[in-house]
Amino acid sequence: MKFSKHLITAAIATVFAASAFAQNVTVTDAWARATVPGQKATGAFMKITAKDNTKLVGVSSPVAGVAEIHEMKMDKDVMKMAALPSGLALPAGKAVELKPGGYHVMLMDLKAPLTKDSTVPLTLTLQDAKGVKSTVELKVLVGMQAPAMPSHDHSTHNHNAHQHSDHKH
Ligand SMILES: [Cu+2]
Repeated sequence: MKFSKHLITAAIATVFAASAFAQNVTVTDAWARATVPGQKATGAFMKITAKDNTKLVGVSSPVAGVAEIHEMKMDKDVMKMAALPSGLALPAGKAVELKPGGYHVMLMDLKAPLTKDSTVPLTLTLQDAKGVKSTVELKVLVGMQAPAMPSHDHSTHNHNAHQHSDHKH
């Protein structure tokens, strides 16, 4: 049965090639922090897993005049954040987590408040090891904290909206 298995593999490979680079990157648990009127900046967070060595080199969103990839770190007891000048490395097969207090997508110069339970479009620009760029389009849920959903469940329109707010920090 070796022959037919090869045929199947070839067929799948063709499908993947047709749908491009986005297949090589998986984004889960994406969310952006809701804002109040007058607030001009917020953060967006997610887990990104790349199949091959990749870099996140840019972000953009129609809701923000400026979007950057930021890093937060302690500098002599002071929490500071700064844009990553050469992007965020996504090593092959390793989930890279963007979360409050760490790496995050910074959305600045917001054009309108981000209201809870709405979604905002976010475009990630990725660069592979050969320098080829591609983009991934996301719809990011707006909330006050990470969505308490199992990260593997993409099926999802639960009729009873779960609100697990009993997180232990
Ligand atoms: Cu920031």
